[in-house]
Amino acid sequence: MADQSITRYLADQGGDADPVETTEWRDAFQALVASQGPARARFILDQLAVLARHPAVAWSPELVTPYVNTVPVEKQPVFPGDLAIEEKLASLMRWNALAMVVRANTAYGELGGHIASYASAADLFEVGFNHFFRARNDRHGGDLVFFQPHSAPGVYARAFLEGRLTEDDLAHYRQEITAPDAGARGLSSYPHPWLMPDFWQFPTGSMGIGPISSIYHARFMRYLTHRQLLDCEGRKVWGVFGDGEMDEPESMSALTLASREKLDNLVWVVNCNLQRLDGPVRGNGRIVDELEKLFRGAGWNVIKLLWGSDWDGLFARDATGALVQAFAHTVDGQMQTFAAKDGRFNRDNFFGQNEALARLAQGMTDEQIDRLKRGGHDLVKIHAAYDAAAKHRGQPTVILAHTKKGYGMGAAGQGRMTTHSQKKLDDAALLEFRNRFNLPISDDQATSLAFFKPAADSAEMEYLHARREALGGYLPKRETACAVVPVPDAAAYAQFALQAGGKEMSTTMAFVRLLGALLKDPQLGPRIVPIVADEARTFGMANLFKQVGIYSSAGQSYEPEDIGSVLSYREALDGQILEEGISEAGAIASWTAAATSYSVHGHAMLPFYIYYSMFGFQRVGDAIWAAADQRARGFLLGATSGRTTLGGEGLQHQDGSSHLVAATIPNCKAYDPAFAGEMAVIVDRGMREMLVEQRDVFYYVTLMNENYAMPDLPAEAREGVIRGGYRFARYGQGEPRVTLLGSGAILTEVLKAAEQLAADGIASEVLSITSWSELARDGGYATQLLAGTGGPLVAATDYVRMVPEAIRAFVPQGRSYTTLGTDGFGRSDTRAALRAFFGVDSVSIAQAARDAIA
Ligand SMILES: Cc1ncc(C[n+]2csc(CCOP(=O)(O)OP(=O)(O)O)c2C)c(N)n1
Repeated sequence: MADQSITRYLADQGGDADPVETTEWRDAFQALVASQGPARARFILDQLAVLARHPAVAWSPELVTPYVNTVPVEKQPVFPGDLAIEEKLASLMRWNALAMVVRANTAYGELGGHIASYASAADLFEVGFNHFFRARNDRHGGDLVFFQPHSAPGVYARAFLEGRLTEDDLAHYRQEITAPDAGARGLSSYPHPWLMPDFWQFPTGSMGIGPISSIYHARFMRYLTHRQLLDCEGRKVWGVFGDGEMDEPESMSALTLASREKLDNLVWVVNCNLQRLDGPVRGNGRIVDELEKLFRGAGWNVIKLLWGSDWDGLFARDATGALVQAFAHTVDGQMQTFAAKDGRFNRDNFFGQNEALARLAQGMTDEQIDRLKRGGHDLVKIHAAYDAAAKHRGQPTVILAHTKKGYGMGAAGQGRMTTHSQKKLDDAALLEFRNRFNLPISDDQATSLAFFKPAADSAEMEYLHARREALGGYLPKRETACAVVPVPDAAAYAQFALQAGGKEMSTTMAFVRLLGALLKDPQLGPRIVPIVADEARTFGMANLFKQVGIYSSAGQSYEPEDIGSVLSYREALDGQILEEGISEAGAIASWTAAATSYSVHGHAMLPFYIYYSMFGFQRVGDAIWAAADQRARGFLLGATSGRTTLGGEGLQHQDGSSHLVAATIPNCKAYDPAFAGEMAVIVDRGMREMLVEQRDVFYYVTLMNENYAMPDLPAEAREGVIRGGYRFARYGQGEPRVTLLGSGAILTEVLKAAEQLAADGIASEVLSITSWSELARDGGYATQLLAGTGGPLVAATDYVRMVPEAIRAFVPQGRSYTTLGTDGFGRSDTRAALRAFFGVDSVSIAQAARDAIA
């Protein structure tokens, strides 16, 4: 922007009591810039800012800058590619992506899919693919790229040209179930590592999860580097997200973490097409301004990429600052209308607003006005923004890229309110699209939605492959090769739990002790990532602060208050604990980054995230679902679990349902152990499954803070512990007349009930159930276990009755099955009162048994 236009723009910003004086100040400043250069000018401004921030003046800078590109023309690097070829390639990607969606919907109207989002993001992706996104190979660890989910067709379209997907595959977009019958591989709707395990790395289908996940992945790379486990220097995390997606709380919640941690390995590209699904993101305002303020306030480097190269000349000629003023008065709802309308309309309604603007448009035809590009559609401008972002140091960068939703879809879709969901185009629209992007296809090919791939020896294809070769290979690509991490024998670290000998402790205490011991194992120890969300003290883990330290990229620049204590709060650059503060969303994103390190970095890590069980599946269940999709391997520890182990805490804290939700996740194995030995066996098995056998499972283990006597665990019980339950003990004389089942904390009430029944002359057998969900998954074992017992069955848990109900189908014929649970809202009272209230105390269990045999 010319200096003069800035002057005009500022003058327009409100009453000026003494314009002559104002002009003198401005002139002085401009003379300073001209004679001493921008660095000196910035220094002087910093000095003045100190004075201006004095309370008497109380000035603070506007966080919003004019609606123009952040990278000025004169700072733009030379475009290093072949512009014409890259534009051709981008057009081909657009076509194949569009054809894929429309074909699927022509064949099966129900399949869905999106055209307009990728149409807006295609150029943003292409510049990344041609110049920035590095693949992992022997020489480079590779970048991590998070793709906007409903732009998946564009990523498939590129993989098709790259030869990684076939035409048949494209023809089976969103048909992964039926595709194999046709000899093709189906393409999942969105990035799903579970469904396309050698392709997608990061599940982003649920808005907001990609953004927060990308931050924690970037931070985890720093953690790996600082702990000297893996050098991640020089690798970046790129994330392309929607402007509507920025409304998700998850998108925003870790912005300050990213800047506090100085994550200059992180670049977000927010595709500001100004629309979301239903309509404008900020019809009455400007989303770019809002995001600029927000990100700048959060400490990010903000790069606005608003206007394409053909605007450069207009800005240069705009001596009056008319353009900047016009943008300042154009809200997004209006900007969307300009996108939807043709050149004539824009001439009349945008450039027609005043004399100065009209003059700017004078030399242009309507067609030229129509083709004026927004920044996010101009490969040169995009490259300049990415280049500046990639080189920026000390802060994460967000690029706010101005685009048009449905770009190039013409009257059929560009800028239309309904464009997000448009999946069909008539022949005329297809031909218009073909013409718009100069696609080398015939009318017939266009109207029959033929996929197009140039000949292997064409300049485009050679260029495409050469660019990817220069960047290390193709992506997205999910890898799984990683070295086995040896797991020590349980006897080496868990003897205290396996042979507890009746010692009193809680399963939480036992877990923390076990973790402390595992951390000392020379091979496994360094791979462990303990994660807490400000609850380490709650769970008695403060000793680990000193033992392994809390990770801090800044080390510890203060003397902790408790420095003399053995449990002193110790932060360190190579600290091992990730203390995420009060953010379960952050902690689970952190856990996911560690739990997928085996794949993302080829270096297996083993995270243990311990938290209040109520703030897990219920609070961040969707993030856990995404972690499951990302094929996480690690442990989630739901502590203070159940509805009655946590006396006094009441409704919001008492968890009666986490096991219900955990059971719905196919690759999650959920356990509710009662005894330290059971817990140790489960952790041992989980570690072997994940680190040695390298299976894509994660474990959810609930822990209690109730102290009671922990028995020895007989070796022969171990298999049952893993499969979901085993015969624990018989009570009373003679043949058992009733069988009692219990899990977790409530097993202790079951045992007391068995004693009460025995005192009444009723013999019973008690099964310790370690996992209702594993039993339900392996119904055969459940039936076999139950068939070995006699009499009616009575089951009790600290969870809602639906949890033990899971195995009803496997109860042997002719046996009654009564379930007791903690349905309803939690209450604040003592443990004993809570158990009586919910009817899961020993008295209630014994009564249920008597009723069952009556
Ligand atoms: C958590 C969640 N809520 C809702 C959706 C459904 N959805 C998919 S795309 C979309 C609109 C996205 O708008 P924006 O982020 O601006 O991206 P654009 O398509 O405009 O590029 C919505 C609401 C979703 N995928 N995830």
